[in-house]
Amino acid sequence: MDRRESLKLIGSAAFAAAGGFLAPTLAQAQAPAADGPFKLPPLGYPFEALEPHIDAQTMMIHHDRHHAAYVNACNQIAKDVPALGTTPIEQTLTDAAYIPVQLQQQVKNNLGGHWNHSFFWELMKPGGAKEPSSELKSAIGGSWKDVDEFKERLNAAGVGRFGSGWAWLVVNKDKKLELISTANQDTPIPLGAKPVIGVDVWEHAYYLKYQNRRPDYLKAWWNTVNWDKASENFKKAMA
Ligand code: MN3
Repeated sequence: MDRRESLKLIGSAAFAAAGGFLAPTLAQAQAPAADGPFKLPPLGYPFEALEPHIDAQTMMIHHDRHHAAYVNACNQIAKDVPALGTTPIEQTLTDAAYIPVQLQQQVKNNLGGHWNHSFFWELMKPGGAKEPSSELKSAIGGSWKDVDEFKERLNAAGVGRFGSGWAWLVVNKDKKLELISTANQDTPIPLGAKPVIGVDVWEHAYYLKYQNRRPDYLKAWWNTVNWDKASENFKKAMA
């Protein structure tokens, strides 16, 4: 074996050890069930369903590994703090005073991650409604020129989020639509805001397909949005 061949072999062994590029296959990719009060919600559609806008491998890693890790961490903390598992998630996100102070940041990160991603998967759907309800459309029209301008503003909020976080359309405490962005896995919940639309701008949400091009990801992402769900979120938030 010459040097080049042995390097090739080492390279492919390392590649295989790292899971290869498409291994494990999508069918084998189910994360082990988390043990505890928190459950990873099913995606609700196949990993490849949002292609070509979001690729299957990104969806698999994002749901089965990133979201699963937040769920597992919550279950781990709940072993020491059982009240975490029995308190409504939104209540803990609003007031985590009952959590020991040294665990509060971990709870904020992981419970926030669990809440944010659970919201995000439901907002996307292959073949979902392409237009907001007339109520949501007219509310958007009251704050922006039209839906297209609103999308550009939300994308700008996502591009403007330095590092990792989320961009949101929320109904604020005054029952008005507002664009905000949150850092890390912070949610809009402690602000008293009710999310209508939220988009993950962590690199793990887009890097495999879009690398550093967050604006291209955000533009493409709108093709996956299920406006029925956004409209339902808006209706509930205004009720
Ligand atoms: Mn994410």
